[in-house]
Amino acid sequence: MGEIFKGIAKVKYEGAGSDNPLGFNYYNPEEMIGEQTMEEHCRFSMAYWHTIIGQGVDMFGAGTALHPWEIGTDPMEIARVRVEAAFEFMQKLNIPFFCFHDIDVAPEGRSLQETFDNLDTIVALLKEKMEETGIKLLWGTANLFGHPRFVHGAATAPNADVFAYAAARVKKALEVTKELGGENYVFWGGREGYDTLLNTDMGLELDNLARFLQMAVDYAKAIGFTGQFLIEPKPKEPTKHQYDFDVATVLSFLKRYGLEDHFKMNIEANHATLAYHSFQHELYLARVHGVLGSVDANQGDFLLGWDTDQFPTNIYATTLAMYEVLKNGGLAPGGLNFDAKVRRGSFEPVDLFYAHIAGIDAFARGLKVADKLLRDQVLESFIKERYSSYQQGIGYDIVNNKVGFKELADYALKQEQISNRSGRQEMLEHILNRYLLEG
Ligand code: XLS
Ligand code: NI
Ligand code: NI
Repeated sequence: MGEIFKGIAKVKYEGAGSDNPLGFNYYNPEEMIGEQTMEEHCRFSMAYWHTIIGQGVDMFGAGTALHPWEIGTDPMEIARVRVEAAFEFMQKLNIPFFCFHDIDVAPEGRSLQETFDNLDTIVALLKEKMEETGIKLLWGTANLFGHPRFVHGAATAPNADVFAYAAARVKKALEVTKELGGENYVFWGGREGYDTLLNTDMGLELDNLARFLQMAVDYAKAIGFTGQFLIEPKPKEPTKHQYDFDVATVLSFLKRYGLEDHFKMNIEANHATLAYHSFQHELYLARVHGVLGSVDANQGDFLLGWDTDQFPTNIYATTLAMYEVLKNGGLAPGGLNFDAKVRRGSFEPVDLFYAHIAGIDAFARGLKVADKLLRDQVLESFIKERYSSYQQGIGYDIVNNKVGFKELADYALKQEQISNRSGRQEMLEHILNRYLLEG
């Protein structure tokens, strides 16, 4: 097959002054930001399921997306052409990584064995394309939520046959991820949760989820897969209550089952806001616990209550996200994966380009602003000063564990008046705006 995205040339960095919507205004992959290039900081990735497969279906209507690569009726032939489309797309946008679920790339067969055989065929093709282009696999995963067999979940299903089947699929997905040199492997708990407690044994389901993850850890070790394991928290959807609710919930789950050394987190912006947290909150919490592994870059809509998976264009959010990434010392081996889809009304192939350019530029600009904020120590020095009472006197004794309630009560009884200082929220928001607007 020849060129698929006809008439679209390689997208280049054109600078802030360019008015070409098919050029980057801010993403200049070679530009140094601190010690690393923008490309190294951002590690952008394309999500196979949204960009190559997604049809623009919603609850009320059929797919609208025009996909010139979806031709014929043979599912394996379609899968092969999708590989062509994916790599042409990534090359034209200079996206260095991709992510996929097993069944995104190859169709399910009539039997589990046929599903595996299909996957092997397409994986060989992916491998060839990766070698040819230098594009790498950020992470692989298994789709354990789409097929009706997963109606009640996978590792948390009430049916042991489903647990076994899911294990087989993850086993294979791990092998395939290793084969392609994947740098991470993601567990998003598709339907691992419940809709009603009237029919649910939550204790057993949580134990089983932990058993399943432990088996994955063991199997990765057995086959020598050294990529990072990531759990992707989400509070709801498709189930009413997902077990991997948010970073805090996942942390306590991992600790309870002794799994904390094996998993980091893949933080998705829209999942954070569904849990009533900001994107930055989830990144920050993961960072201070040493488990900030990777990011699913997207955004939700505050007027809609679901995972709308929109392309991230809110520079305020991308700046504060990159601020956390920089403070984390980067994301590698994780990256910024566009788990995002164009709106149903944006159905032309070129819209996929506009969308990725918008997201890439929003993060590139965010990176530059975040780097400047950090270099100027704008927030850092304010925060340091705000907590300075812990650097001497009684505060020093508290943080160095030199005092208990008795000593503190003795101290407090001697104090005549406590004087607090303003938190200066509005002043800081104004300063942040100045950095955002001036760059
Ligand atoms: C769904 C999730 C999913 C994961 C991969 O809400 O974001 O796309 O990233 O299974
Ligand atoms: Ni995601
Ligand atoms: Ni999502």
